[in-house]
Amino acid sequence: MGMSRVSYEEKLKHAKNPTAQRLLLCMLEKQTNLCASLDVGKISEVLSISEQIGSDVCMVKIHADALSDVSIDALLTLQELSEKNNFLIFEDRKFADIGSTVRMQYAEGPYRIVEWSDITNAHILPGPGIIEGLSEVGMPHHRGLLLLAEMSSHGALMDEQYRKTAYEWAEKYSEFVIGFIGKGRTEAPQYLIMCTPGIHLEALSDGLGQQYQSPIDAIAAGTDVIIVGRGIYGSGSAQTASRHYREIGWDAYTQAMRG
Ligand code: 5BU
Repeated sequence: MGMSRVSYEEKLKHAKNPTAQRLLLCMLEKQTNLCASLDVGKISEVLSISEQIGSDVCMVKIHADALSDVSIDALLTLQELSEKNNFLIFEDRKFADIGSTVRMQYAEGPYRIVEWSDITNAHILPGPGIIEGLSEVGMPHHRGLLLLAEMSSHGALMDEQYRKTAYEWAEKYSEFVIGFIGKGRTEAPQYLIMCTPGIHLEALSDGLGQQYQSPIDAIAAGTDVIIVGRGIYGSGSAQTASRHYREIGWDAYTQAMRG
């Protein structure tokens, strides 16, 4: 509030983490702050939609454990596609265990997330050991982590004190932590990246606790990256919708920088 907004260029200059640098550079080059959340049930669908919308997004977010036909091979194909189309991959894993367990879940298990996902995220509930465990795996691969400061869903337990703790730990571990999942509040460390899910142009909720805000409101409230799922793949044409959200998101950002 009252403080001037930090541009993507400024964030890029201050970013210590290579994935944060790649994301910000990609956003600036492609002029997009749109992340598509492709919760479409099959990795084959994720691949075909990613190909259609690749030029409009800076990031594709998935839940690998919610894709029925998932395989490491297909995830590596998504990685190739992301390199070809210049976007990043975000596995929305929401780690929530002790450091030694998340280290295994991140590196091994059926998904080997660290091998193909540029960005993943974690709850801070278990304490800072979760960040340390993930960073042991992620840092050698030059990956980046987002901390959940807030959730979009109704009744979420993250209060102001919880958010402040997320912000403090992010600064403490800022070699690895690139930013947050939140609603776009501006008291977060200014040089880190704020990503906001629960974005839709028409819907207000989904009947299961999701609470939507418009991309314009989220960006006006300080977010850097808008995350859109059903607003894109639930519409008639993912391509038309992603183009639309991309234009609205980028216009809102340039307007916020002017104002
Ligand atoms: P939607 O279709 O735009 O509602 O999808 C939102 C996506 O973002 C979905 O994958 C959720 O798991 C994810 N999400 C969220 O909606 N809210 C949150 O606070 C977090 C993640 Br963290």
